[in-house]
Amino acid sequence: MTKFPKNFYWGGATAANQCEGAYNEGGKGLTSSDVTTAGTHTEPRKVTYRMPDGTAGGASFFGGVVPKEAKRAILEGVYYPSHEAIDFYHRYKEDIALFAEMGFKMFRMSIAWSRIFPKGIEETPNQAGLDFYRSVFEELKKYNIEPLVTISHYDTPLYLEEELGGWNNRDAIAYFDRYTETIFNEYKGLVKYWLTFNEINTAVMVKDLIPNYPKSRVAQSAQVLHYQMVASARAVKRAHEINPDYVVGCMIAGGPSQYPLTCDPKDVLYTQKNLQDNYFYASDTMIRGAYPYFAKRFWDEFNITLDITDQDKKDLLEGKVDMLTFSYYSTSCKTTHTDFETTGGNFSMGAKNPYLTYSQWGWSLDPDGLRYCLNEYAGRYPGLPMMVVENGLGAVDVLEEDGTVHDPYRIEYLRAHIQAMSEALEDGVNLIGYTSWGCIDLISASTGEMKKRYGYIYVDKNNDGSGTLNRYKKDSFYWYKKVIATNGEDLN
Ligand code: BGP
Repeated sequence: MTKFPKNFYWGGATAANQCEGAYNEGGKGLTSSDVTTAGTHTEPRKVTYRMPDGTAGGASFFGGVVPKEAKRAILEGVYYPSHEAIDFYHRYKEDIALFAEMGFKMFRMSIAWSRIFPKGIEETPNQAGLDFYRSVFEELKKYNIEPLVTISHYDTPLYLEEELGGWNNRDAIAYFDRYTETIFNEYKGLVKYWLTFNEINTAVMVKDLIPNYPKSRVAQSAQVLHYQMVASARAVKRAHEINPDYVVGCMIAGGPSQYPLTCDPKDVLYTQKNLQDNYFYASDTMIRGAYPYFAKRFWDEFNITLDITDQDKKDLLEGKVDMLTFSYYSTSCKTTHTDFETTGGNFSMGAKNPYLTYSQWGWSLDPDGLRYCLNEYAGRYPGLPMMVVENGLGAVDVLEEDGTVHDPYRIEYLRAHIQAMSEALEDGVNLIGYTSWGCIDLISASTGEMKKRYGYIYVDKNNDGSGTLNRYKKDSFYWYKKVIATNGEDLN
């Protein structure tokens, strides 16, 4: 078996809105997660709102529309998972000590923009927010754990979205400029690795992920993505000006993780086009600094006329990222045929692959797909360093009377994916890190559940918000500790 590189970054990943809680402490402003209820994999989460006459409502998190005259709002008596989440805000020292015990070299986390600029538009940052992340970074430094910081992980301040249209408005770029300038200056010496937008390509990928997504909304999504990519490029430039040692990456949801369902050439072409529009459209632009050749056809097809200036083009070109990172959970199949079985619950995960097995949430288990993605990316972007910054198995765990949690299914999943990375390294890819998702149990992004657990650390909290919040080490905790200690050589 191939040796992982000597300084390989083993670790785990989280996001502020899924783990911090303390949604209204320390001067934090609201974000859209704070007005999003819990759901299940068949019952969508709801975004709650109030109409001008005071009546309340909820729109599906998956493509639902909040009426124009409504304001998104917290409703009394409704449970919002982000409000307490797993209370990382108050327990980060205990959690980081556990990460250190496992031997983490890297911890991926995000900064909640609304802790630094509560409405997103203030002239000066919120000191309590800056202090909180400083303490977290200092705690990580104590254990020599390198932070990998996502600047925007599904977490735009609600005020900015409600009052100014969020990323539908070009002005968001300037507000993001101020936010990134602040944190790049503030955390010099504490942070080296940054990711701009989590899973940035989902802005356009939703057209295929959400069943019956209206074609007419794709133009707006492409515009959002454009503003975000420009904001990201400007952040890359600024980061390098502030500290030439900063390494800034893009973060793409998945990758070439789709196969044609059949060998019908029509399925092959259909899959290729899907990969271009949903993945490479974003990664090519951020890595190569300009929209790829196939963008024009995508724009024509969806009647997209982008608001794009010469300055935007200059920024994209000058703000190319230093590395590619992506999330990888599963693969799906694409077909032009109509007689196929679907999968994915709330999500439309395409056609079911007869050669794979599926998780309880309808996600395929496909470690070979990870090796495939890494190779495809390596071929497309030769030499560019890569990290797999999300990967894992969402599963139901049982906390035993004696405080143990036996999760062989998780170990099996992770082992197979680490083996796949090792094969990819042998193939020659430049992979420098792996932060598995939800290293400590946290709120599921797609369903708002607690019971969809990814962690090495069990958090005693239930779907309805009850529980002690105590932390317990799962069997996978000890297993991952050994994996890291042997630099990936002992996977048993
Ligand atoms: C990614 C998100 C994460 C995370 C993960 C797992 O799309 O970047 O925030 O939650 O998916 O998804 P889920 O929580 O829905 O199981």
